[in-house]
Amino acid sequence: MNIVALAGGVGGAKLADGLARLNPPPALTVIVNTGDDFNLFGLHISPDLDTVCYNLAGMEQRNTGWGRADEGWDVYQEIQKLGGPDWFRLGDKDLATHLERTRRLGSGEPLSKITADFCRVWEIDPAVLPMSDDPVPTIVLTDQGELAFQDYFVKLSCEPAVTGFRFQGVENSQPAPGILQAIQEADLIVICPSNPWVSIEPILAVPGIRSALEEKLVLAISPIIAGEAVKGPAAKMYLEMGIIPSATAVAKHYGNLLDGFIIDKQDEGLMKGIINRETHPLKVFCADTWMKTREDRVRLAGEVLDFGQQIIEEV
Ligand code: FO1
Repeated sequence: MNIVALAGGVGGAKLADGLARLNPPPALTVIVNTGDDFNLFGLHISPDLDTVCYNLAGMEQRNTGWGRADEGWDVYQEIQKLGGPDWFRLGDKDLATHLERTRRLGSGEPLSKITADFCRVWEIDPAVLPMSDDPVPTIVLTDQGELAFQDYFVKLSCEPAVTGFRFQGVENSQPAPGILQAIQEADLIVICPSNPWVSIEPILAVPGIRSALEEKLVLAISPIIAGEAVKGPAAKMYLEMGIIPSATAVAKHYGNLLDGFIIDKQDEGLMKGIINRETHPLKVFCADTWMKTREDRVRLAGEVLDFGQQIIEEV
């Protein structure tokens, strides 16, 4: 099966890894949010791209989900001693990625080409594509004013109350090369259990991507389980935007884009309400969606593909 997955941070990276580890693996393209990208020490940092790549390469830091395993912190500690910015922790191995990416961007190469070359070195089989080669930084609108994404997320620990989001320059951005073709050729689109507001919306906002997806069979996995986000501020964002966080709210969020939706077993009681929503009918499947181990990733990925296959056969 030919799969395109849309992914943001840790949840997306885990499911993408599960899909890639299936036996046999599907032909997989992962489209990754770059709204979180920012500049620190003059370095171009692409947290979601790196999180997806490190997970696919099996070299992610297991307890955080981002950054590298067996990481060294010499540079970080020296920066701390010098009184430099230490709110965003960059490990020594991770720094090599940012240094080389920044050098190549500076000589005019696009992010998508650099990412493809890094993936070859890291022996990553799926195609990993940034949503765009154009910068589209996410700006978080909050009760403390407009904040750059990582200032909101890491520096301020997601504490400001959110009132909205802006994807700066998105109207003039283009999908990275290969994205529209991958979508066209896909049998199934999988929206990973990533934050709908700040991981998936930026991808959908790139002109041409949403309309290409509308032609395809799309299924999503809810990142909200029993009213809480597995990781990160998604549930808090829903509340602050006046919406009760739930799998139902996520299904509503994606609206008519969805043909299928996977919710956690804990939310089985929501199933009927989601199936019978007022917009077009939605097929719903219940699974254990909390990916604690590597085996969980592969098991859930298998269930996603089986459910996808079922939807394909029913259409
Ligand atoms: N998240 C944090 O909460 N604190 C950090 O110090 C931090 C450093 C970091 C370094 C590299 C990287 O690729 C990601 C990093 N993240 C850190 C995660 C990241 O900022 C967010 O999880 C994503 O942007 C949201 O998906």
